[in-house]
Amino acid sequence: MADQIIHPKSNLARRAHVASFEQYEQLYAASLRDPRAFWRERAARVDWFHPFERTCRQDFGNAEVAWYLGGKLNAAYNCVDRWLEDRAEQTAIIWVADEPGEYRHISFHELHENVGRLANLLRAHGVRKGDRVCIYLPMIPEAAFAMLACARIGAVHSVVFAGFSAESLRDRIDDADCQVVLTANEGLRGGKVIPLKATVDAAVEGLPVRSVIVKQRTDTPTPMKAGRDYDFDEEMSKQRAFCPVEWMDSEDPLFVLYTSGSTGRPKGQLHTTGGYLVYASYTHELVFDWHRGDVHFCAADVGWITGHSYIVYGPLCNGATTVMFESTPVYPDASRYWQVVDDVQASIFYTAPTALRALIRFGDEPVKQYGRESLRVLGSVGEPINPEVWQWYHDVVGGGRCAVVDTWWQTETGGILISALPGATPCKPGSATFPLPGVRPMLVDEQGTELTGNDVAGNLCITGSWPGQARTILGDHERFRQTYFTTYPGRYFTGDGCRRDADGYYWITGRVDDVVNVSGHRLGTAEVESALVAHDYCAEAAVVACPHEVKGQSIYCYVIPGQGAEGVEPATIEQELVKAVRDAIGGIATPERVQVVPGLPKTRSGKIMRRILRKIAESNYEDLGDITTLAEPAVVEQIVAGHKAGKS
Ligand code: 7RM
Repeated sequence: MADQIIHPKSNLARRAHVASFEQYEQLYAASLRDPRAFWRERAARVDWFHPFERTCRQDFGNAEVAWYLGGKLNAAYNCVDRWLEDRAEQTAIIWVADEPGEYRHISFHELHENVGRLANLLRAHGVRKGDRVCIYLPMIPEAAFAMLACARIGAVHSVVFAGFSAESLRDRIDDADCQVVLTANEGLRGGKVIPLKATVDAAVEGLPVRSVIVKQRTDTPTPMKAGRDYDFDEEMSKQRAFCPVEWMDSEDPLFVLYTSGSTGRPKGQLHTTGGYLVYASYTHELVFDWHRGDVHFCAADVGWITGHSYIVYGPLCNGATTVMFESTPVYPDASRYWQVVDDVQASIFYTAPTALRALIRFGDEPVKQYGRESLRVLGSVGEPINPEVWQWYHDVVGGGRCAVVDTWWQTETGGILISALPGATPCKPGSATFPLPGVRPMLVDEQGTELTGNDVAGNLCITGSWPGQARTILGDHERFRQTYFTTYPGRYFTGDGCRRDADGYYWITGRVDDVVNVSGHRLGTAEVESALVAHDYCAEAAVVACPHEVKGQSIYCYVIPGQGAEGVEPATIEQELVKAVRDAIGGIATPERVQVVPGLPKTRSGKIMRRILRKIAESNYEDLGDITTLAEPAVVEQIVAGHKAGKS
């Protein structure tokens, strides 16, 4: 059966930046004919203190990329100061507090003052251009102030998602050598209290951290260490509201953001100033068809790249009103998103399929409690969206009037690379559709041969650079080169599998490496395995992804008990190890199940056959493939028995 096609709505097309598919095709063709000219023109959307001399320098062989060379600019100036002249009193940020009905509107004028004060505060605590600052804050306006304050003085922020454990936070502070940490006493989410300051205390123990600045989000007092810990509001009140901007080179670092890969520790993806800002603001305007006056509501957390590019930098660089949402989709009930949409009159709404899948279970009623008339564009990000979920988003949430854009991208890409455009692209539910202008995807087989034409499937690479691309892994350029540029020499390898159908539509099929995507969050199986083997209950571990109805994927662990587990009940071992992973990485990494096994299916050369473990985890026992090459084929039966027993 041919896929159903959802055509762009004429009311959207009338006002859209790209108003028809023909226009998209023309723009796309032009962008490939002369990419440098295309990206040179796009750069005019930001304010340059000093114009750039060269648009792009690229050498994928050495993983060297640079954009807008010689240009000078400041990201905070572009996101804040630039709008003071004609929209100082316009709301820049609408903060939606955890408690329903509590909102705070921050104008560009107020944003300027807060960013200035915080920039001066950071300077008073010794932060200089190029220094790294760790931001471990909940979804409160201070998180955005902090990012922009760093940008203002040329410091490099490293935002760590406030759900990460002390150990993960410590690794990130240490890796980036942060000497100042911004945090809150506690976070609030869905009525639950998250003890942030206590986590920071544990994380920085023994590290050379000079200052911990603590915002009081709740009234609960928190112990403060004299000479290291400072009260945010008290420190802010000592500072002047104006802080001069540092004019940065286009290729000076803007931020580092850690992301998991298939091997080893999380990698600090380094993004630079000029290219990132042009790309974030360009794609924000194009993909969400943002127009002046539109309220942009991205429900992500600033701890992820989506929050960086589509809550803070993209929207603010366009002078938009952006929403920061502190709560959850189900607090106090499953109508919360739509209540907020009506209250703030959002035109654009952007979330992950996992949130939609969780909401669908509550039926259509919670959606219909609110009118949602302000909505025009609905975005999806983080994982493949099931066609049924796409359709529900379109029909129920969007009332059939809104464009749905499934946006494919990565922390490493800085911004969206493949997506439909509202008003232009005929959609197939479940497909991210087509590459944005200036972006050249390529499918390759295992040998690296390009798969040309349509109706092909392979690994997704990008040929040629785009301005938002990460430049390196902090402190380890060789790892950057190895990870992304050596599998298919001369191309950027995304780690995703992809199909291009008979009509040329792109369908992202998921990771082809050992990365699990839990609720749109990336976790390396290797990271989970090292958290397991760090416990003396575990001698050896193999972790795989398992399909999950709401989360997309969940984490399934097979463990061989260690010496410390002698005489301990398997059920206790399993519970303890679940806790060990949560403590080591954070709540998002909580395994769906830990299964104690007598051995692992290995080849005679000792390689774990994950394919078999994946099939067992999803109860697909019949189709395990050839197991005769295993060192101990009998172990498979025992693992299957253990899996079945655990389900009952
Ligand atoms: C933005 C973000 C990146 C990985 C990526 C994919 C998966 C993201 C989609 C998607 C299918 C999408 N950054 N992914 N978007 N898969 N359709 N629209 O998520 O660095 O955290 O993750 O997420 O596997 O490689 S990320």
